[in-house]
Amino acid sequence: MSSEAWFARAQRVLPGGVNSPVRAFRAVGGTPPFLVRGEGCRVWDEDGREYLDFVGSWGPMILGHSHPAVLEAAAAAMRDGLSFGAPTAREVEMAELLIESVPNIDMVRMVNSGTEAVMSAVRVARGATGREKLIKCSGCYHGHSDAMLVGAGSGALTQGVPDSAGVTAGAAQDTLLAEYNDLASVSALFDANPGQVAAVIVEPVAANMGVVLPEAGFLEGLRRLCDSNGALLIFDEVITGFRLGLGGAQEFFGVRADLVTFGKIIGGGMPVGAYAGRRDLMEQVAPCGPIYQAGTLSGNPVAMAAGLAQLRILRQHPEYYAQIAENAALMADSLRSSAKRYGIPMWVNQCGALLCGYFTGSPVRSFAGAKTSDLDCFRAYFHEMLSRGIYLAPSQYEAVFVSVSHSRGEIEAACAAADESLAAVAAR
Ligand code: HOZ
Repeated sequence: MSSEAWFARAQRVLPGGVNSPVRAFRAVGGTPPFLVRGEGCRVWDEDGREYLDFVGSWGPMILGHSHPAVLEAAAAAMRDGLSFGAPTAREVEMAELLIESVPNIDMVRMVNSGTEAVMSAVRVARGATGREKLIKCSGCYHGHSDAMLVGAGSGALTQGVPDSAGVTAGAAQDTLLAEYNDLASVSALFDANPGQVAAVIVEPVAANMGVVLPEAGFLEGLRRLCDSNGALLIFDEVITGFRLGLGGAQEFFGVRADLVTFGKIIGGGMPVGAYAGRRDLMEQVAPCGPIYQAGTLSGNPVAMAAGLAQLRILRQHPEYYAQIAENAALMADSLRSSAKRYGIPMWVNQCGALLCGYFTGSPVRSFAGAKTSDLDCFRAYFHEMLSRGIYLAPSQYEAVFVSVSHSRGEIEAACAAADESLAAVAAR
């Protein structure tokens, strides 16, 4: 059956034909390819088409699809049983590996998704400080728990519903909105809510409004403001964790967080999340302390096995990080020169293996900047790329993910496709 036929069938039984909104292609129009298989940096759809994949399951496939060691580890774990809801050795090994790799964390709690990780870390921050309010930035995305769907990025932004229906005023009232890269906006919220802010949560590199890098001093300023106001700093490293480097954004930018959240990348593609932090904070989590959080599938043996295999390979090959950052920089430079060649206003941001080209002549250093992108141009560009076999996220407000499995040749092929696509966009 073709992708089109599957999509028609899917729309009768799944809202929008999907289980997560962005992939429904509403922002770009058309039919999403229904994928059947992935290997390395390539994926194949129901129609037999092959694509160079720059989504990588939205980040976790940093080694590429179907990495033999990851598959074998998951298969071996599976043969021993899928779930026990009881302690297993791999959970301990995973926690130890995270603690060895990431600065400033002493203890870890595994969960099943980034959404759960953030929801739980926020609860820890509130429980530990005895305060209720939380500062987040417009356009940052921290999963879909009620309190986080306030000025949210990613699919919520793409769909134009950054504040979701169904979130009660009560649930949203304690989420205060600041602007990314604008310390004055954060400081003003602290001043207006003295002694009430439990934490500031931030994506250290904002990667759900496209990709926006922290300006010099922004993350350090957040640290300072949190310290002077008795609040905790939470780094949401669902995207940056093990992608900017083994130590994530704390190591990359040299800024300490009190709590860190991780997502899919630590599961090697399996559904996983985790939150971690200092011992004095984490020991307040049940059963050690009064902050309750639980889950039968948390620390699932198959997910732990796949994640451990992926993270161990990354730890054995720290040079991979330079390779993927170089390849992403090459793509960013190539996009800039192609856009210039065809007279298309474009601003490209890149950080490590993440990049995003915005169809705008102005610098993109904020959420407001990200929103200046010409979405019609993005749509046209997206489909030109797809027709050339390049699979990008179907939204302007997502990142391009470069993986270890993209060879220089494949990066160059993607750059050539981008050049042709931009020429076609200019000729419209
Ligand atoms: N909202 C996520 C991207 N930032 C996941 C999208 C998806 O899986 O479709």
